[in-house]
Amino acid sequence: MFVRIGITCYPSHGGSGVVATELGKLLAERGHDIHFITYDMPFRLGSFHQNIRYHGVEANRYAVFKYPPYDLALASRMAQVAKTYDLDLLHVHYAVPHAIAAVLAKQMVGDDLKVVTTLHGTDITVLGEDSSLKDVICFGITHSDAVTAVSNSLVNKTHQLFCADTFIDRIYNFVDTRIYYPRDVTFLREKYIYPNEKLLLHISNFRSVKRPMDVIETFNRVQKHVSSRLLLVGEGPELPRVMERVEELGLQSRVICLGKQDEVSQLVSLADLLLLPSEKESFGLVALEAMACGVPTVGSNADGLPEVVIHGETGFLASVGDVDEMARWAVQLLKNDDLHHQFSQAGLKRVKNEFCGNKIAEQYEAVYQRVLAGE
Ligand code: GMT
Repeated sequence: MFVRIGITCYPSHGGSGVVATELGKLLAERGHDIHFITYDMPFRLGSFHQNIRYHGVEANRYAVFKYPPYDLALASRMAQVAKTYDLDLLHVHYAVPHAIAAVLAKQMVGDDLKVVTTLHGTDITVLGEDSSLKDVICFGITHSDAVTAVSNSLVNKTHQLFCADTFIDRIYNFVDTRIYYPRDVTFLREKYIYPNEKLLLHISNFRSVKRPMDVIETFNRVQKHVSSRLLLVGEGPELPRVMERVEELGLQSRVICLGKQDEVSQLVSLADLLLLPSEKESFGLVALEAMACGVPTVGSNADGLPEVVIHGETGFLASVGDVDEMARWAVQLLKNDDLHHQFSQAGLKRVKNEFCGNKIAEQYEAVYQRVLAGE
């Protein structure tokens, strides 16, 4: 099967954009024709591939508009690209505004153009609670030809909050094991820690749903029992408060803050443990990336995270906010090399069996085939 696919996502840093871009690259490798339709070049797109094209979207900034009409510009661009390149379908990642724009583009082009919407989490769990968006999100979902969600938890939440009757395929996220694998990064590790120390890692957008303060509170407890340092990667609104707390606790020499990084695969391999204490996490892509590098996660049992990290096998999970429990689990793992090795190996096996790219691409292809057959 060969499909001409328009992909729309948020091209900046963020899990949904990463998944959409990596999927596009993988589908191109599998012979499909891929057209990214976004306001900026997706940051993970990388080098040239003959099956991938990029079409920018520019919102009109005419003075009469208080807000540039980006959603309409996107719909119009989607329709234009679909007509020019005879696209079979638009695969949009994140409901707002992408699903709605795609449905509008379909109305402009005709019913032969299919719309596949992938829900990633905050488009349902956060924006779905906003009364100004709830109905339009529901419209985007119910008017898509197929809807997928990245975990069972997100499928259930979407059914509860929006449309109990809409069929949703659960397709997990995946990781490219050619990029994320256990690397020998001894030379880098020596730059951050002494040989007898352990390294904990947190990567996020430092928004409140990630509970980055819990990262610091957990680490503070851990470092009293295990000689260790904490590496923080990413930027976001909570970061200044987080760094204030680091100072209050006198942990400045133990916490290394790297800010936003484009390429994190090496950094992930550096760590002994990932901390992910999120309040909401429909999947937790970073936990999967860590698992692929042989790094166990200690975090919360929020939403879909227990579908990725198996408690007691590939990591340890506690209730949201229970930093004492998270610290206890972290200390246990960091003090027991055999247990750490066992978790690391179990994680690598799990990645191979459940989250390998080609297996996930096949699941998306099955969805494409179904909608194109009009089922
Ligand atoms: O983690 C974020 O806040 C970013 C957000 C996004 O839309 O980019 O991530 C969501 O999608 C990721 C990819 O599917 C998931 O791994 C994250 O769990 C999900 N975030 C939340 O549910 C909070």
